[in-house]
Formats: sequence, C-alpha cells, structure tokens
Amino acid sequence: MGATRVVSYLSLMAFLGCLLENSSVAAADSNTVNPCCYYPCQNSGVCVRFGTDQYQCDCTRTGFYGDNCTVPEFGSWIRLMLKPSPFVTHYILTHFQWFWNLLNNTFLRDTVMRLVLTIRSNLIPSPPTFNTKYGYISWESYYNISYYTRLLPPVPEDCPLPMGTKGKPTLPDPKVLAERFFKRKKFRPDPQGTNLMFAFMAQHFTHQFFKTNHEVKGGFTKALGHGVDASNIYGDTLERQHQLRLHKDGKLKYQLVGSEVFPPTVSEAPVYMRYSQGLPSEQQFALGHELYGILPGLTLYATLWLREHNRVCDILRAEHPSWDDEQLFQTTRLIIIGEIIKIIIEEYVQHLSGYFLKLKFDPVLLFNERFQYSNRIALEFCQLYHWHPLMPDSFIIDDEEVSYSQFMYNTSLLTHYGVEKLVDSFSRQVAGQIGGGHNSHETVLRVAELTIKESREARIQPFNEYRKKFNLKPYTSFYEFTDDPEMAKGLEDLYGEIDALEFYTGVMLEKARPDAIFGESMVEMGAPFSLKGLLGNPLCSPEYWKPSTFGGETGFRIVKSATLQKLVCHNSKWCPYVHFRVPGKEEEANSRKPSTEL
Ligand code: SCL
Repeated sequence: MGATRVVSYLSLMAFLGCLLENSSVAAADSNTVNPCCYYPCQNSGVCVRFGTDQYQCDCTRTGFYGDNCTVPEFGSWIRLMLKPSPFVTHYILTHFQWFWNLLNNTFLRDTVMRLVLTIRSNLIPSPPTFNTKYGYISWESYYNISYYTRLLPPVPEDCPLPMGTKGKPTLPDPKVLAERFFKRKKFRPDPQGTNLMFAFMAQHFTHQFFKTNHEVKGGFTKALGHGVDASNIYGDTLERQHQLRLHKDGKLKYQLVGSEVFPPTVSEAPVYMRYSQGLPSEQQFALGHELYGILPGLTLYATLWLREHNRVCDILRAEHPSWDDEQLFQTTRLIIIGEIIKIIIEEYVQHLSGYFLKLKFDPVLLFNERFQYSNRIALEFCQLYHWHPLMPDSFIIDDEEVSYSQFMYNTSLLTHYGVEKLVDSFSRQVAGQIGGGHNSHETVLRVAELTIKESREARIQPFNEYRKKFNLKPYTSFYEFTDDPEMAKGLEDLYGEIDALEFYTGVMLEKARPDAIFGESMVEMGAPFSLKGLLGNPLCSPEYWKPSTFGGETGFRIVKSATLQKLVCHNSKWCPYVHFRVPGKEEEANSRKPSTEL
C-alpha cells in the first residue's frame, strides 16, 4: 500500500458548512469527510479508509504506484504509449472493409478475435468483488449469489453529497430527467438499421439473467444462473421446469393450434404468468419467463425456442434410443444454450458492434489463455442494458399498423399471423436509436425513470468514475459529453458538475458515435460484461466443450452451426426474411419471395 495520506479539507469545510445549512446532508457528525468519497484511487486502485480522515490506495497489480496509484510502472508506461485509444480501435474495426474481408479469411481472424475476447474480459473482475451491501471484498459478497455483483463499490453512505463530493446536494428529479432528455420527440431510426427482431431478441435474451427482485431493496436478482442458462425457456426454478416439461422424450409441453406447435396454456402447464386480470388460464401461454406473455415479440421467441428444443429432442432420440426422458432433456438444454451463445456472438453482437471483423464463437480460442469459466451478473450491466429507445411508435404487422394498446398482452396476434409473418414483419421494421436521448416512446418512458431511481437506491458511482474504470478519459464538460447544446446546458443546470453525472444518464445520453446505435461508453462498458458472460459459460470450458457433452458429433454440429435463420426456418412452414437488421435494397427485392429452403 502507498503511504498514508492526510487530506486537507479546508475549502471543503466551508463548502460543507453552507450545505449543512440547507440540511440535506447526512455527513458524519464530526467535521471530517470519508476521504474515499473523493474517489482518490486511480487505475483501479482500492480505497481503504484509515482513522477518520485518512485513506490508503491499494495499488497491488494495477501496474501503477504512488499514494493514488497514479504513477505507471515501466511496463504500464510502455503499454500506455503503445495502446491505441478506444476511438482508434473502434475506427479501425468499423472501417477498411476491404482489409477485413482479407483478414477474415486468414488465421489472423482467430488472433484478433482472441484479442477482443481477452482484452474485454480482463476488465471484469473474476471471481466477483463487491455488491450493493459490501463496498469491500467479503465472503458474503462472494457466496451469496442472490446479489448482483458490482464493478465499483457503492458511493459510501456517509459522503457529504449524493454522488460523493461533486455536484448538487440533491439529484435531479428522475421524472424531469425522463421528460426533458429521454422522451421521444420524433422517432429517430437506428442508423445501423437495427430491427425489431433484434429488439425482441435483446429483451428475450437478457431477461434470463436480468431479473431484479423488486420485493426487496439492496440489488438482488432472482436469476441465480448469472448468465446464459436458458432459464427464460425452462423456468428459473426446478418446479417451473417440471411443469413445463412433457416428461416424454425430453420434450417440452406444447399445444397445437391448427396444425402448428405453440407453447402450452397455463391450464395445461400450471405456472404463474403475468397477464391482464381475468384472462382465463386457457388463454394464457405457459412460458419459461413469467413476463413473456406481455409482448407478442417475446412469445414469438419463446415459441421458436420451444419448437427448436423439441426438434433437437427428436434428433437426439433417433441416435440414442436407450436414453431416458431426463437425459434427452438435459442434453437438449445444453445444445440450446450452445445455440443461443453462437447466435448471440456471431449475429447479435456482430450486428451491434458494426465491426467488419467477422466475430467467431470458438471456445478453443481461449484454451491457452488465463480465463475463469464463471460469471456473476453486475448491477451496472443490468442498468446499462435498459434499451427502451429501440421500441418504435407502433408495430407494422403484415402491412397493418398495430398500436401499443393492441400489441401488449395480445395473445391471439401470434397464433393469428403465425411465426413466419411475425418474423418477417419484425425483421423489416427499423428500431429506434438507443443513444443520444430524446428517443423513448411514452409507453416505456417510466422505465428510464425507474432505472434512475434504482441506481440511486443502489448508490451507483458517477459516470466519470466508470469511464476511468473502463480505461476511458473522464469527460471534462457536458459540452464534450453531448453535442446537443440544449441538453448540455440542461444537464449542467441540474447536475452542477460533469463529475456528478449519473451512470445510466451517462451511457444513454452520451453523443452516439457517427452513424452508430449508441455512444462510446455503452460499447466499452457493455462489451466486457457481455463477452465475459458468453465465454465464461461452463459450456465453453475445456471440460465441457466436446462432442459427448452434446450427445455426440450431431449435437455438437448443431451448436457450432446455429444461426438465427435456421432457428426460424427449421421451425416454420416457410422461410421469411429473418435478420437483426432491416433489408437493404437488394435484400428487399430477393426476400419478398417466400422460400422454403435455407
Ligand atoms: C455490446 C454488447 C452488449 C452491450 C453493449 C455493447 C457490444 C462486442 C464486440 N459488443 O455486446 O458492443 O460488441 O463485444
């Protein structure tokens, strides 16, 4: 540890005196401020308070030393000199298509992919560290997986100001923030061409590991798998899983509507589902996740994965006639989890990143690297993934406009149009740009407000502290943060200082990169959590990643060759236009003809 350092607070005392008159400060009764409220430790050094007015920064293995871990060791100095900025790296990865087209066909694709995975994952502490109750390493924080973990400890309770020592004594009203900066004026389509098929995948996929327990305060989750476990398909408890299972041939229960397979009703599979009051159980779909009846887009994905599960069961049973229901079910579940990871990396993240590097899902890439095969979902990841600006003004289904009130809780839309037409419609409709503000539809605006409220209860550190944690330069002004001067002025009035800007407000309102879906911070902070979660899955470990885990080469091949298009077209009567982006001009011309082939 560096030398103990006493901080001088003369100017702060005067400042505090004036605050205390306003009586909104819960500071220690002595006139000392917890020095860790200043976030003095840089470069991921850990702040430990000593006495009342002293602190030490633990700079161990940060590559830096000095009282505040600000002095680079020789190796770090070299690395800092050579390392390109996130701006440059992102620029290279999203330009020079001719270069990437060449590189993607060589062994260098593996090399660059390995770099992307290791550099990103190394930003995520593993084993996990803090949580909402414990701002220091503790056994409870490690052991109690009911908590979301935290990358940065909470703002200490005894700080003079809500964000530590910067900003105003009270934070802006979340409702005011939502109305003034989040609310949509005119729909702004995503410049990357993201569609509703992507938006519903985002929601369907992430809700398996983001399941905040709202019955209790303190940053708890109900999703104890902490990653890609397909609990949104199979239920988050064993009891729910057993209700959803057919207990024959490994399959899930289903119902036939006409001649087509759909999820069973709640009367057939009695599980709790949230539907409008009074909706009879014969009309409720029974799904892995209790909320997936709310939007037909989620029920659509639930239907696709159910059909895929039962399809894989048939394939496995043909090769393993001796296997019992349990083994067929368990092995199929692993194949489904593998398919999800494959599709998310090679299509979903591929699309989101805008990279010309062809992303590759190949766990073998990491077998010679230091990498922990475990994952703990972080509260910050959950916060930043509230991407409600994706939602459009209304839904265009089979060329008909459907309003939110007609769309939400609609249980007949899916069976009426069928999987094919819904996939086709969602794939053709552009989603909203996530970053830059002013793009949240009224129907979902309250979510922004609630997310900000949650972040305050959890005492999440300022946006700029997270910028530093992810090796980004902290912003020095609101005018650098956004190129919308009205927003910069408004935020400055409300927050007082850029160092007091909150995390969620920061990632959502930051200026988007040119022609991109969101800003630098969302990518640089989201991608590490995302990739660590995908590759940290036990399926990707050397012990699991082999044919026998998936019932042999056939199952292994299904995982290694999964695509979104196969997910849809192996489980539908005809093959619609299916992608995570809206069709271009050529695709438009070709894709209007329905096809039955892949
Ligand atoms: C990304 C993500 C999840 C959330 C936010 C951003 C992202 C790469 C290359 N990922 O996956 O941009 O890109 O990981």
